Amino acid sequence: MSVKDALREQRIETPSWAYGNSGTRFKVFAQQGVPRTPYEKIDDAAVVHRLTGIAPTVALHIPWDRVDDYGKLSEYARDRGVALGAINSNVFQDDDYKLGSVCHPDATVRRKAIGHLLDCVDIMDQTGSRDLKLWFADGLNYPGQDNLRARQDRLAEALAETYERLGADQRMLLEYKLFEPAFYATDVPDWGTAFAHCVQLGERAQVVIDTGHHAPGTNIEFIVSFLLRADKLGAFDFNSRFYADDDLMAGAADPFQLFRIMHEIVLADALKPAAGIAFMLDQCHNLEPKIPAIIRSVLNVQEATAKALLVDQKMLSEAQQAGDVLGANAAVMDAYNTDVRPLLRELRAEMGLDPDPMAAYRRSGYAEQIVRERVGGEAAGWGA
Ligand code: PSV
Ligand code: MN
Repeated sequence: MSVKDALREQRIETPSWAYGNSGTRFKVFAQQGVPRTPYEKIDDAAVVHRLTGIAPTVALHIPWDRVDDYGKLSEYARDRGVALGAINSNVFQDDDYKLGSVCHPDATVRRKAIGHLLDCVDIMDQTGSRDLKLWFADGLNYPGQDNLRARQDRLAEALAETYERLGADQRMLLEYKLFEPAFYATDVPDWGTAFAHCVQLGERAQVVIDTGHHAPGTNIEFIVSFLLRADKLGAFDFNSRFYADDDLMAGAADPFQLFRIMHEIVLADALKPAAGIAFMLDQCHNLEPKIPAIIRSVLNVQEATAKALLVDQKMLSEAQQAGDVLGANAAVMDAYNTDVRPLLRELRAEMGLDPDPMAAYRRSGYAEQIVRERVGGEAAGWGA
């Protein structure tokens, strides 16, 4: 398949919450024109797809995107040329969850949390979503605060009950995170823990790699290749970071890392939608305007992918076989150092898109339109 054909097939999912207000624990700087409802978030996601051509789905976060009628929301999305994607559960914002959700020492709280996960599967049935994405803020701040092993048992029980409820075409995606909000121990801190639980659960449980959820210096592409080999890579949450879980635009902090990740994906022929990997963004735009930041992020992932597709696989494997260290490294670096922007402009023109989606957005007047129209009501936020 040609590089352009592979790029034409690429799919990137945008997160509903990135369209709403967000901030740090110090301050949320509200922006004008921010969506007030899940419907308006979908309007914005549709703009991103219309301009990039490769972002046809939007992930929801429950309860941030709770509506009375999910069928109606799906239809609304469809009418705007997009579809609803993964359902993200949220068992981290109720007072009850202070000491955890599915790992909480109190069975009543665990029951409530599992109830929410099952509700999320009900929602998936209505939206037609394939993926239930689970991230738990569960963990401990101090040694001795709770029993680490008992918490793993509780986690396994909750996951098993939720897994049982999934339909035949639905998947459970388990996300790990090194720390935050817990500072001493997190109950799903790393890919190994997520992987072990997924293996125990079965085929339809897979791991989510959020690129911001590792210790600095972690070789994320190794994790990618390991999970791909084991058929346990379900999805990505792309974003970039300089320090911790910064949730900055994908490709902004370390475009080389993004390229190395996409190189592993291309090597495993896992880019095509049929491979079943969900390429999602999970980021927050605290300072920059949100819609163009999301467009930029989609384009950054596309650029990294184009470079990965340009790696001369034959030259690479021959150099590897011959023990030619510098030759093998050059095969990878030559692709990374290629300016793929002309190729992508050409591709977009062929796809009937504006070759420069950022400029097209600026010219569209949409930014001014939403500021004018979205007055009154309450701007959507991430609820923090
Ligand atoms: C947690 O930090 C996370 O990465 C999870 O994916 C959440 O669902 C998302 O951020 C939004 O808070
Ligand atoms: Mn995430």
